Amino acid sequence: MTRRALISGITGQDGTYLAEHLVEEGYEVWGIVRGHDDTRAARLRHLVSDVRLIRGDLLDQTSLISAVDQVQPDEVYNLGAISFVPLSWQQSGITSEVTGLGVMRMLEAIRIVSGISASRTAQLGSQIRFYQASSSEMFGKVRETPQNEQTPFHPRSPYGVAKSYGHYTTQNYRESYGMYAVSGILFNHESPRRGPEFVTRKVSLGVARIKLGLSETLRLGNLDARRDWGYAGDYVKAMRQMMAQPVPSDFVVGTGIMSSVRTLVEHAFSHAGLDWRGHVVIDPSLVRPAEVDLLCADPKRARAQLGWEPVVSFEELVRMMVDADLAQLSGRSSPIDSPVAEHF
Ligand code: NAP
Ligand code: G4F
Repeated sequence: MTRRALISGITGQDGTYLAEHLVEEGYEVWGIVRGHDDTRAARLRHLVSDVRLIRGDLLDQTSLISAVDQVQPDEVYNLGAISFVPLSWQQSGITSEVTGLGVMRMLEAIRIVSGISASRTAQLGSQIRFYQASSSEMFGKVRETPQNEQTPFHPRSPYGVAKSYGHYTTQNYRESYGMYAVSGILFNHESPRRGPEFVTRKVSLGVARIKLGLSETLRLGNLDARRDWGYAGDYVKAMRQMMAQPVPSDFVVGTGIMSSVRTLVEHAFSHAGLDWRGHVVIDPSLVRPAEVDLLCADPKRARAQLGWEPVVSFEELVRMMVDADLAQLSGRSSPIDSPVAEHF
């Protein structure tokens, strides 16, 4: 029988790739959209035509109950969040509400629609499966390197704190109610569909603008930060694989290789035949109040148990993103989104 998936955050980077992947795998795919901005829904439809949309908001419990009740999904993927770390210091209240409490609201919607309570726990096999988009930001000021499923959390931003709440809440619903609820602890993953405020896309857009003579400089913050960067198209496959396991549990997903922002900049500029030193300006206002200095995954468990492997390397990813932005800005491909990230 056709499996039905419901995705929150379907208009975001991962939502579009996951929707594409699940459609390819034969799922009927539904997405929750907020309804404040129909251009985001239109962009999604342009990328993946075969999805059905339903209105809802992670701030609104009733809308989530209605969505789950109407769709009757086999699987729910909770990707919706305020996901830009610097914004979480400026808007910590709304970040906690959406990125943290939103997880609880989605789990409550599933619990209520499924008729599960403390005295009537879920029967395995007849239940809605739940995926939570947890983040390596929870490791924050890392206690060990590389980070695995057992590494303690030390979040460094309101976003990391909210994700840690969502992570523990998911675990708690699994343990309290017997629900099939899992968290993927995903390390940074990028693509040409990445929001223009995140550093990889900011760099690929900046390089493309400079190459095409549309700009002279690119303003950046901390070039010493190191991240484990992979390709979003690879990572959404791990989400589905996690949901197909007989026993629900959490997985770290990353490449196991980290690079600095400086290396990212060097690769991106040199791919376009440019020397970054003449163009990059360090802007102290872009340095964070509390930085996550390094993140590096230990993806052994995902490899062994899910058979998951990243396909696209960091270098290929940087080239793919620069090429996509060059094509977009020179009018050789249709725009993915508005290239305005200079001030983030
Ligand atoms: P993204 O591009 O920022 O997308 C975020 C999505 O959340 C958008 O679809 C947005 O919808 C939706 N959203 C925001 N507020 C909402 C609300 N109140 N109710 C319902 N939906 C709301 O993020 P992403 O990169 O695809 O990441 C997907 C998820 O994985 C996020 O939870 C993120 O925190 C997490 N994560 C990402 C990474 C990464 O490297 N990309 C790594 C680890 C974890 P609108 O279009 O309406 O704004
Ligand atoms: O691209 P970033 O903004 O991503 P960050 O903060 O690592 O968070 C992303 O990955 C998380 C997973 O670990 C997700 F959970 C989260 O939702 C998001 O998708 O910044 C990466 C690094 C940081 O250390 C930052 O300080 O790049 C550094 N950086 C240096 N200059 C910059 C800039 N980041 C941004 N956004 N803009 C700059 O100008």
